[in-house]
Amino acid sequence: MIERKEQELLAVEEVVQPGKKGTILVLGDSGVGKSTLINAIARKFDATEELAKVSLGGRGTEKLKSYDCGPFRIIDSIGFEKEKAQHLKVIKAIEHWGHKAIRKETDDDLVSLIWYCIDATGARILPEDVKLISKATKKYWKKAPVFIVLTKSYSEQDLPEFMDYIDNAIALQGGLNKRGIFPVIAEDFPVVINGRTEKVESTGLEELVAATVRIMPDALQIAGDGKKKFLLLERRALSFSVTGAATVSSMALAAIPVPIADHYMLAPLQTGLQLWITKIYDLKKENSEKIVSAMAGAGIATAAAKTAFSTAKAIPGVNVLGSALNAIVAGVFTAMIGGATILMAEKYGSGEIDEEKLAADVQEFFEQFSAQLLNSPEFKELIGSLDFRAIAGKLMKLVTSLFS
Ligand SMILES: Nc1nc2c(ncn2[C@@H]2O[C@H](COP(=O)(O)OP(=O)(O)OP(=O)(O)O)[C@@H](O)[C@H]2O)c(=O)[nH]1
Ligand SMILES: [Mg+2]
Repeated sequence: MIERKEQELLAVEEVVQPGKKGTILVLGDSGVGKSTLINAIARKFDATEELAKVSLGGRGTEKLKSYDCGPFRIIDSIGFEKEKAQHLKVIKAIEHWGHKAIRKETDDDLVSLIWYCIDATGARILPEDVKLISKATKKYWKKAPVFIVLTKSYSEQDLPEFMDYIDNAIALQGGLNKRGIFPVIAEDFPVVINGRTEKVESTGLEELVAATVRIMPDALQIAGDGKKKFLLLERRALSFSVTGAATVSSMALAAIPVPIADHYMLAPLQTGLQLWITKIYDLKKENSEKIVSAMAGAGIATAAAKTAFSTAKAIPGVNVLGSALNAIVAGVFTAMIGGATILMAEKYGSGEIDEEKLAADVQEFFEQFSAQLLNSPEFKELIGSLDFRAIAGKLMKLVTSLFS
């Protein structure tokens, strides 16, 4: 026993890089023994801090809280009750944790592994139970590995059958990245046998800890990649919507039949759009200035205006005049600038930027955009409609399609 514990701790040392603790989220129905399990693990690693509150028949854990347990941080969660009305509240609390964790500079609260606790004495889970767990985790931790922990597993003879049953139920429901199933007894269990109270000893914690240590490097990688992807998509979505708003506004401005208006008002609007996008991507000031000046300085703006003009004019069978053409050109131009800025901001963000090629990359983006525009029959119809909002919407769809 002692030898085994030493082996495990050795493995723990190898895996844990300083400041890179794995974080485990413990989920499951109310009363299955989540808090009891966390306390047992914490004691195993001689935790000195306050332990999780265990329910004594009444209300159990009422908010999410994390505990330092040796190489891990373990988050105790609120159990799902039988009443459906309470489910949404629990899911919201779990999502709120994810929302904050993903925006934190450090990865301390980022969930890398889920322990889904099921009471082995309950002897059944319903598809709805699995659905609830998928629902609670799909926004932030869809790809996280899941260990099924069968708590209160003191009835050895029923265990293999129950494990098969759980395996099937989870496979049938889908949606969980199940990576193992672990029967445990977190604390010695008193059972009455022939009128005498006997103790079934705590078991299974070592196996759970060892498997957790083994999976943690992969789990941390998945969590880190998930965070990057989530933030990127969120930034991208926000930048698309800012570009959409700027596209509509620029069309309205350019439709004003005063030639000076588009010159004096469009440029600041478009530069503002570029700076806003680079802010969304948290770029350094000098890098955002480089993007703005690369597009303005290298004559790209003029080239883009020409492309936009010829694009709108080259659409066969379309005859648009005067201020409407101005508006459409301004819209095409603004959408292109927004899209190219998003592209550059992402390249700077991932360190893929080659500053020498900055102008050429923008040019290539504009060309792709124009080609898509010319091949889009709906756009031709829309131009005839003069519905600026719909035209801007279509332009944004084109920008988005260049990113997928
Ligand atoms: N003896 C023993 N009792 C256990 C074990 N696991 C859970 N219990 C008991 O089951 C009851 C519920 O345990 P909790 O740990 O509070 O359950 P929970 O899942 O945290 O419940 P909520 O916080 O309400 O979601 C408590 O009375 C525990 O003592 C175990 O392994 N051994
Ligand atoms: Mg609890």
